[in-house]
Order: sequence, then structure tokens, then C-alpha cells
Amino acid sequence: MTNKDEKYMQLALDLAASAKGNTNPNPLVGAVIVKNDIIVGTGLHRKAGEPHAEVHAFRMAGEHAKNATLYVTLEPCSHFGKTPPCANLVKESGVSRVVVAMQDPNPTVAGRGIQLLRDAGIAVEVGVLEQQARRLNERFIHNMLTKRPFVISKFAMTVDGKIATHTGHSKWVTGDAAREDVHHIRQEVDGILVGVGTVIADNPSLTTRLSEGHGKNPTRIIMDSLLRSPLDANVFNTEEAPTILVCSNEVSQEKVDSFTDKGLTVLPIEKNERGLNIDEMLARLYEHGITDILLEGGSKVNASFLQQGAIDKYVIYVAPKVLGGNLSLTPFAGDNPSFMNEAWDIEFASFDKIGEDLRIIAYPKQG
Ligand code: AOF
Ligand code: ZN
Repeated sequence: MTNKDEKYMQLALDLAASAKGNTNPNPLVGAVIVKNDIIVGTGLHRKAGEPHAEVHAFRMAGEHAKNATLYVTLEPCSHFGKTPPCANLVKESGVSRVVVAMQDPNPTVAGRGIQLLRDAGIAVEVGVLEQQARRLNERFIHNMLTKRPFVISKFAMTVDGKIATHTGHSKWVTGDAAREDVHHIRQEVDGILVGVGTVIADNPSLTTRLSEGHGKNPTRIIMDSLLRSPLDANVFNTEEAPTILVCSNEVSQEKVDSFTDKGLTVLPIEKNERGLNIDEMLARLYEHGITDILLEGGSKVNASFLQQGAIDKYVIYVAPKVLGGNLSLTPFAGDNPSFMNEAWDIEFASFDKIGEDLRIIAYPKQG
């Protein structure tokens, strides 16, 4: 691996990242073709169903692809899907070397694309900027390995860990810039999930509102085991965005019908000792095409995800304020641990200042 390999792979990663939020359920993929230090082709996957990144790059490169190097952020595919296998295209193009950031976690590919190229006598190098590539496609990798949506827990708190006063007042913890940042995340995910408590207390609309105008709205998912939500709640305005209500499978059909009659999707789920079975709910939501979810509270819903091991990523905003008060609300309710070693360990991945606030990105600690 050389510095040049990293430079061109970085470009391929940047190209891929520019389509963030648009390719679901497919991965983000970028490709760059280089000959004699000249970039002769670039491409990225823009949307599921559209050509793969390599196709765009080879179209641009044409004859210049002969004896060139292809940089691609994900192993070229080997299957006939919505498009023919890119590995065949690579072989026919005449490139002599292929640099791949990571193997495809999709079980229908999983190394077969790389093998096809090697069998054709092309030099293939795997693992250049692999960590960045894995981060970029964290949602896709999770989907492929677990058949569940990738769950991002987001909350905004004061430095002393409070999300609202004891009355539930929370407008606002963070400033304008941090709140706009959340709307950018909403635009990139398939689903946004809250509990019935939030629907009753705040009557939010859970749509994407950006200063430059309206963005893409995620599907709203409401966890409401007894179907206590008021039928006229803002989240049930299905002209703005679709809504899925998740309830217990013990709720009466009559009650369910009152919501389905309004055009809402109701998903009855079995209960476990902690409430609704989150894993079963996630499996059903994935079948409904939801590949990632922004979990926006409140404390009880956050706790059920935490305690059932269902959080894959944290986006934490910390406001430069001290609220105090032992009755002020905190991001996670649930069990009261007695010992510090009962804490869920996480790893900080990045810190950024967003306006006056701090944004921390973290992941559950592995191993
Ligand atoms: C993409 N874009 O640039 C690459 C992908 O449904 P299909 O036929 O588009 O195939 C999707 C699979 O192809 C995807 O899950 C991944 O395994 C592989 N590579 N997919 O959408 C791309 N290179
Ligand atoms: Zn492909």
C-alpha cells in the first residue's frame, strides 16, 4: 500500500459519502480509475436500483481503463442483481490492478467478486483505508450481518446529564446549530422512533426541517404498547410522512382498527419481561424496509433499547449548562443499578463543537 493508494481511496470514499441517506438499502460506494497518475474515471452509487459506482467510473474512463488501477470502496459485486456483476465489467475493462477498501458483507458476494478478479489474473489488494470504509457503511454492514435496522440513540443533555426539568420542560437544551444538526441526521435515516410518552407530552411532528427548506422525512415509528396515543396527534398526519405504530399483540382488534382506518400501519409485537420485545420489533421493521432508525427518546424507550442491547451508535449533544435537581429527567430511565460495573461501556469516536454545544459520537464497546 502506498500514499497514492490512500489518496485515491480517500477520494473514492468522499465520492461515496456524498450520497449519504440516498442509497438505502444499498451501500455507499465510490470508485476512481487512475492511469499514470491521472484520474481517468470517477463514479459513485447514487440510489438503489441505479448503476453501481464502478459502472459510472468505467463509462467515464472508456479506453483509458486499459492497464489502469481501479480504486473501489467495496468489493466489486459478483451477482446478477438489479444490475449485472461489476466483477465482469472490471475484467472486460482491461484494468491491471484493483484496490478494494473492504470485502462485501453481503452473503451473496462475500469475497466472490475478489476471487473472480484474481482468477482472471488481476492484481487485487484489499484493506486500504478499511476502517474508514467500515465506518462509512456501518449501517449496511449491520443490516447484512443481523437483518435488523441500525439504531442510533440521540439525546441532548446539560453537562450534568439532564434532558428536561422535572415537569418535562426541555425547550431548549441545545442551541440552533445542534438542533439543525439533528435535522440533517433525520434526513439520512429511514425511520425515527419515539415512545407514546413523547407523543402525549410534546405532540411532535418528527419531520425534517432544515433552514434551507424541508428535507426528506423519515418514517415515524411510535412505540405504544397499549395504543394510548391520541388519534389527532401530529405524528398521525400521514400526508407529511408515513407512520408505523408498534403495540402489544394483546391489544384488541377494535383498538388496532381505529388506527389502521386512518391509514396507519400497526405492528403488534409480543411482550417480554421488559416490555415490548425490541429484537422482534426490529426484525419486523427491517422486513418493512427500515434499514436505520434514529431513536429520539424519551427516557423509558431509550432504557428499553439499552437494556435489550439494541443501541448501535450514540449521538450525544452536550449543552454548556448545569441544570441540577435530582428530579430533573435523564436520558435513560429503567433499572437502578447498585454498582458502577453494571454500566454499559461505550467508546467515544469523535467530538465536535456544534455552535455552543458539544457533539459526541460513540459506539457500544466491543468485546
Ligand atoms: C450498490 N452499489 O456501487 C455496489 C454494490 O440490488 P443490486 O443489484 O443493486 O445489488 C446490490 C448489492 O451489490 C449490494 O448489496 C452490494 O452487495 C453490491 N455492491 N451495491 O448498490 C454499488 N458496488
Ligand atoms: Zn456491482
